[in-house]
Amino acid sequence: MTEPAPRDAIVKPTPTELMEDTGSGLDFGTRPDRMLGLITPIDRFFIRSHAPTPRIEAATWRLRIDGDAVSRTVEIGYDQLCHGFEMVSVLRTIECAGNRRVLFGEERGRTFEGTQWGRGAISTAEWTGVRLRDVLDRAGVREDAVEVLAESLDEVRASRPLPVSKALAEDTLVVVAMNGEELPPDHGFPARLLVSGWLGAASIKWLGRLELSSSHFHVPWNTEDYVLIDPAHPADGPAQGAVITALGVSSLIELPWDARLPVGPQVIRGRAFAGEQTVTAVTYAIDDGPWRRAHITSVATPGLWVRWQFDWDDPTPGEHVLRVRAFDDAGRSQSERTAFNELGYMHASVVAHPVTVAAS
Ligand SMILES: Nc1nc2c(c(=O)[nH]1)N[C@H]1C(S)=C(S)[C@@H](COP(=O)(O)O)O[C@H]1N2
Ligand SMILES: [Mo]
Repeated sequence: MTEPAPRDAIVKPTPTELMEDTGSGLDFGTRPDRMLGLITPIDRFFIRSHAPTPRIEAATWRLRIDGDAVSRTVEIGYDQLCHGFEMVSVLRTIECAGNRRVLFGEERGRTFEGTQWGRGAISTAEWTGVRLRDVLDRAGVREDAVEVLAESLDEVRASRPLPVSKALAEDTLVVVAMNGEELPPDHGFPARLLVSGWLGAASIKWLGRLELSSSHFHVPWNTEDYVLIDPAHPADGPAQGAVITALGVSSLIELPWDARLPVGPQVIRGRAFAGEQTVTAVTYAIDDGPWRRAHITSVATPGLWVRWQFDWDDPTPGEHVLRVRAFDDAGRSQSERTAFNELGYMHASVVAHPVTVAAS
């Protein structure tokens, strides 16, 4: 963003009690210490928008499906989308590939350009909508289809392609409702994509068009942005680096950074996420103490964060650090350091969370 975002760029209130302001005027994280249930309430669900929220009328909105790999071009209206298809609901976490960019910068002793995210560019909702494959079926997916480009109706016409295999997955949805409510304007009304386990940028908001193609798409979001650019690795065709798809393993503690805790036994809670994989274990260490297992307190499934907790029985007054390391069923875990990339994406390191214990 070169110009400041207009005052009414975002529709919902973004109070500092609930959300972290990244300073762009468009991007607000969920405060980790204000995450309550498994689902993130809409009033604090993070927002990442490259342009102001467009005000779209459902009555005139159309979703167009076309391209050289469809049998026929079709347009679907809002009522048809909501009433002409089977509706499904799934719990899924959306995380921005740039989440924890500030922490990544601290780890590297530099500042990465881009949205200055702390830990809040991750949230979970119950998403209700229509399977993308059912929508694409109306146009007829030809055998030679390779990719689907999802295109937005916002000012920047944001778009990103999905390989057909991911587009046809059971849990790739055209979403019309979030946590049981009509999709809010900032989160993509009338309809958005939900691409489970992938970087948030795949889940295009304010969907207007789906283009099915027999060849690959090259757009800004898979050539310049949302790619891992590292001088040690050459560009991959038109892309300046490796295109980001599924996300890595991460965790957060549901405390402010830095945290202040009273003396006496504490229950420390948090979340862990592994993209398309399933979180299998969460471990923690207090100061230089041994690594122990935290209890996972929610059902672990692909594409959804888990909740975990541990008892800190005897926090002594003074300064401490808490560390958390999550593991998944693909054998991945958080590392000490994250491989460098120019744009500061995919931070996956174990972080030292500062906590001060003091008599209140
Ligand atoms: N049209 C459009 N879709 C978009 C974006 C955008 O700026 N415009 N941002 C993407 C990015 S980078 C993320 S992380 C998610 C954030 O979704 P949310 O704002 O509902 O949390 O939306 C994605 N979809
Ligand atoms: Mo993002």
